[in-house]
Amino acid sequence: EGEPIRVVVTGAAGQIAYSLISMIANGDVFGTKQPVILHLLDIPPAMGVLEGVCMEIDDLALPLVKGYVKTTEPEVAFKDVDAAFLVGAMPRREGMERKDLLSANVKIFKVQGEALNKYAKKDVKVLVVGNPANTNALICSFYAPSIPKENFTAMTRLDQNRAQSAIAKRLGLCVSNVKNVTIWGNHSSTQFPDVFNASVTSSDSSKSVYDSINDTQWLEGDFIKTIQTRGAAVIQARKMSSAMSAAKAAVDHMRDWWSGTASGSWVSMGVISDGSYGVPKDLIYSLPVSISNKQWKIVQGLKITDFAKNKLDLTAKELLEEKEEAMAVCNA
Ligand code: NAX
Repeated sequence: EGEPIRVVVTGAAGQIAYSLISMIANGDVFGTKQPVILHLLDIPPAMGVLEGVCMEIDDLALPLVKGYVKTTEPEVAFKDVDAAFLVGAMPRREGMERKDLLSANVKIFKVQGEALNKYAKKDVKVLVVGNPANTNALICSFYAPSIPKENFTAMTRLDQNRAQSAIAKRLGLCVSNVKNVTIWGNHSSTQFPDVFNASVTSSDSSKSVYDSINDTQWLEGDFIKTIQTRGAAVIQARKMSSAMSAAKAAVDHMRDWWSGTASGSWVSMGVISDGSYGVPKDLIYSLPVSISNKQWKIVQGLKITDFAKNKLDLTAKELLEEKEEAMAVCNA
């Protein structure tokens, strides 16, 4: 057994964290040989609930957990952390405008960025789940200039998993037979779930998703719409937002970042854009990445049709607007 790593989860008393913490503690993210010390951050009104979560962490009786820290203070939460799951955010309340939500969250992620900058390890891997995830990640990175920009990512893995599962279901196959689905852009209804470069594989063959499904109208219509609005559909049915699947997606994202992707395959992450695929630079934009040695690299050379190009531009435009609004809040 090695030295324990320190892993912070914010919004630790919330519903995503409730599933996520047990998976981290179980070794699903950092491996079954890697001990962890959990840093759990939430706000004062949530401390009673968080106390209950800590009781359950004790009761999980998992050998990898070498301790936990329960706190309301960012400087304690982010001290010496190796990995950060930034789940906590201001939820959208009735009557709240998108702008109000953005400005409340910009303030939270500014504070957390500053704390990461001061207290975290310089090679900390940051995954932002709290919405608006892409822009929150950008703000966080902006206020943590001593940490490389590459270390700040936003979660679009849930969208990827949803798309992969929908394709598999349509074909009556297992999700593991569907490879290289890409989510482009913002984690919002402007995201572009793209299966143009995705394939369906079995033990002896590999075929494109387009050829296998052979229904362009569905692929470029209902399929895209369903993935873009899946979050709202879950809320409608469950009366609460996706939590179990969101936690699993956060696990998938961080595990692949930590351990790498298989050769020839890629995953989607919101990462700092560098101009690839004509995406404006310096946005946190979901792109196809391959990972080795804990470093992601944008997969180059994927085919972008005119249909796709339009969608890439549309979601970039939304992110540019969010960035502008966020910067205005920061500079106010
Ligand atoms: P909950 O409302 O259940 O939990 C959020 C927790 O964050 C609460 O305990 C709250 O007290 C805490 N919190 C609020 N402000 C905080 C602060 N400044 N510091 C630390 N903790 C703070 O929400 P939950 O369902 O867990 O969702 C969390 C976030 O994930 C939301 O912003 C949600 O929109 C976002 N999601 C993002 C997804 C993605 O794919 N990127 C998908 C799922 C989810 O909707």
